[in-house]
Amino acid sequence: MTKRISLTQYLVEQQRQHGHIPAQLRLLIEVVARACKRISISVNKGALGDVLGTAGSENVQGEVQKKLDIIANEVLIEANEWGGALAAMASEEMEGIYVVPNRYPQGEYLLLFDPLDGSSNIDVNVSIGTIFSVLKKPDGHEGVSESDFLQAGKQQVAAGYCVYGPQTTLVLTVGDGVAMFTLDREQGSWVLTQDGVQIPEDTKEFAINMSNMRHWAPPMKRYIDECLAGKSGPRGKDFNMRWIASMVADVHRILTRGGVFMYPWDQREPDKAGKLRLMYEANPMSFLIEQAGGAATNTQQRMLDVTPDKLHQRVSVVLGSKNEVDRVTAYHQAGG
Ligand code: AHM
Ligand code: MG
Repeated sequence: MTKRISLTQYLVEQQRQHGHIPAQLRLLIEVVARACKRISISVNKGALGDVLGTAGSENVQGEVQKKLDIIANEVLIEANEWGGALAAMASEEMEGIYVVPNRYPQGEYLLLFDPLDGSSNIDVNVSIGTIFSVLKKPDGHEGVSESDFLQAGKQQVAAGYCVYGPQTTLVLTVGDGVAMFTLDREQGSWVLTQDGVQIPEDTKEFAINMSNMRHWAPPMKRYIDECLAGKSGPRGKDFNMRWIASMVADVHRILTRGGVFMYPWDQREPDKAGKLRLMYEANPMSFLIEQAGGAATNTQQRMLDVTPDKLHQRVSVVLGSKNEVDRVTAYHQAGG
């Protein structure tokens, strides 16, 4: 029988081999993974658990919250606040940071998450997911504030997502490659099902919301026009398109078989850099993509080098197979 490696064993072995997962960080990752199991149970229940539909409230971004957005947020807070590894948390669903209450010990890490990404897919039974990012609280001062979170993505010590699809899969990096764990529902455990994930450098598949095409900047339009022109166009090959409207599901496909994912700036709201959020969507995904040999930019510079100036900052996103990301970025840098 093939030996099964659990998430705990993987983390312990990573620490033994490379020494970059201190006990607090391991505890934190395991607690996030446990919270994802609970979220997965609620997602799976669907209408039977009375978890579908809207909650009648809006989040800080002015988006209508779904019942499951709120449930997932509460599960993550509750699971993570008492363990002693964290100083504070931040979430897409909360305006300010959530400081670990005084009754619990304060740890040295900061956790950011999008509790349930792809909310528009919840009620239609299409894959959704949880995205998370872990930073270290900067040294040298007592307490914790929002400015402690405003670190570039390259400072992340761990990042990952859990996709609630036909299988529930946890995808993780601690800065030494990307590993995937599948939830064994009977055993209730995460089992390592792929390690050393690599994205092919070239691809014939792109993911973008094409309905926004008329609003894009010329370089974005040029790139997609060239893909659509296919074999007889400048690229000399036919392209395929996929758009799930759940970043977790689209990124999961790209980690599995390559591709390029884009959510660019558009002219309807010129002051808004894009739709997706830097700190708990773009950064963790970019860390994973780079760790799998891909690339990620904000169309102008490496995503992980962008210094945030606010918690809920939005950003343009291009990520996936390296040669396509480089091409899209070069078109933007050249301005056309
Ligand atoms: P959310 O965090 O409110 O769910 O929004 C993020 C989602 C991404 O998962 C996805 O890539 C994108 O929004 C889909 O946008 P669109 O509705 O334009 O297709
Ligand atoms: Mg989201």
